[in-house]
Amino acid sequence: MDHTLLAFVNLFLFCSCLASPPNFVLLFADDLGFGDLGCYGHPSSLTPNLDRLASGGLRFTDFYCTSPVCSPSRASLLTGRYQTRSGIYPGVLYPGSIGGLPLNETTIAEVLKPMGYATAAMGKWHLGFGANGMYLPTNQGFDQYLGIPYSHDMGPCRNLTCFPPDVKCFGLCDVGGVTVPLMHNDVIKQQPVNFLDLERAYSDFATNFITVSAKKKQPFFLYYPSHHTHYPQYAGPGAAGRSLRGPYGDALLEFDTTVGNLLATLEQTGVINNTLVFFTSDNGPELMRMSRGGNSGPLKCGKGTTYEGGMREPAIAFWPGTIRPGVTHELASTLDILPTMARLAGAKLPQVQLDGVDMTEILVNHGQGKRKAMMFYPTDPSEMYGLFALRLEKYKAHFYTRGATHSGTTPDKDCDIFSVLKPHDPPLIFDLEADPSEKYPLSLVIRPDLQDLLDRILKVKDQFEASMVFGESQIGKGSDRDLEPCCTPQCSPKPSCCQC
Ligand code: CSN
Ligand code: MG
Repeated sequence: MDHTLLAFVNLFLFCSCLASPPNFVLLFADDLGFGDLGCYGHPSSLTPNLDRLASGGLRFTDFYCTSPVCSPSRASLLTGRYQTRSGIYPGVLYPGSIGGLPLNETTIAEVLKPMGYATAAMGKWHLGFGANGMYLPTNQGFDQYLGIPYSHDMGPCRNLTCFPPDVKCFGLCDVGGVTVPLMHNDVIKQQPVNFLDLERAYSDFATNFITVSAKKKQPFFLYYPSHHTHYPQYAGPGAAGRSLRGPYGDALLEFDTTVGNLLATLEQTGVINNTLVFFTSDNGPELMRMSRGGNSGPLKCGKGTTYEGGMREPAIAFWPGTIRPGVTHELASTLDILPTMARLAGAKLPQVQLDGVDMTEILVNHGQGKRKAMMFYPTDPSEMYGLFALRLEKYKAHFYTRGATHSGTTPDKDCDIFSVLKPHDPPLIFDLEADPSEKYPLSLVIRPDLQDLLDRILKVKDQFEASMVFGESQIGKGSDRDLEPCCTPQCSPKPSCCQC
């Protein structure tokens, strides 16, 4: 039998042999870069549990998110579609944002529900709150939610102490708005949230969700987008001051500890061999925070930019007995998680234009992926400019480059905000296998043979852009202070009276 046919038969046998649909645990870090984990080479990070996932699972070297900022990246993760389709642009959602992820978009949770899955989200949502909490996870396919509905710097920094214990966290947060709430489903449980107890609340919530589902023999999907590692970094008493890396390292250690608790619960409930745990991050490191931002390792720039440091992320797939340990250099993306989970669960794909492709073959056979290209939109995508960059196979072409405030403070001048929008025609082309740091653009003058490559890149770009229908901008709808979450909605004066 030829090799492709054999792989196909293997995959078919594998999927039809799954005793019961697998469980899914999806871990999503915030502003964590390619170089931040121990297993990706960081010398002083303490990430024993994530490293354990990597050594027992499949570690990706060429895995991409879809946006160098938060909300759009999350929209793509949960829908398998570029954020331009769902309208989660430009920038990110705020506490009083009128819009959110449109309710007619189909999330991974909604894909899995018809297959009988129990679904829960805990952590940072950041896909909208809206009037009466209409955009919260419980309206997007999640049975339960515990967490903060947006970034934790989007409110005055209260209850946020760092190490040593009573020192206020470094830096400023947004003042003038409501303090940061903790939501349970669509009800405010605490405002302001107590960050230092949060990890225990998450671990308890997850343990309960997994234990109850396992007992009922119900397949489950747990989505844990963590706030940790986003500015301002915090850590509870178990992790504060315990890493070698300062506040960023402490925050990462606390997240890693929760990952350890989750793994222990999966083991104790006997479901670990029937659970796919997938880890990745929303965008690159916020370099403007200097040593308190993350680290993009060998990659250029970070958050806010379409250089590799903004968009290429660590990613790990762990499933004992099903995914053999190893490293893959296949091209893959957060977009591919929805189609992969749908395939593994035997669920139907939503009847919309998807940008994700099934990566089961990469996971279970260490085989070839179906993804040949990856598109890079800036934080403010527009039909006028279109793609800023495109990766085809090992090559990346930049049509526009621009620095970002989020990536300021590095010695590389291309990264900061003073590097204004620059068009490139012909595009800047890098061979990312020979030059992952995007230092040495290939020259068409020296290498006329690259004209063929350029033609192919332009063809893929044109085809993709012809298929792209921009959804109505949700973030462009603006904000209304009255929509900010308040646990005592009728109180005055706002926002200071919103306290429970
Ligand atoms: S993000 O971080 O939400 O993780 O992308 O906390 O782009 O203007 C980004 N922004 C506040 C943030 C503002 C954030 C922005
Ligand atoms: Mg983020």
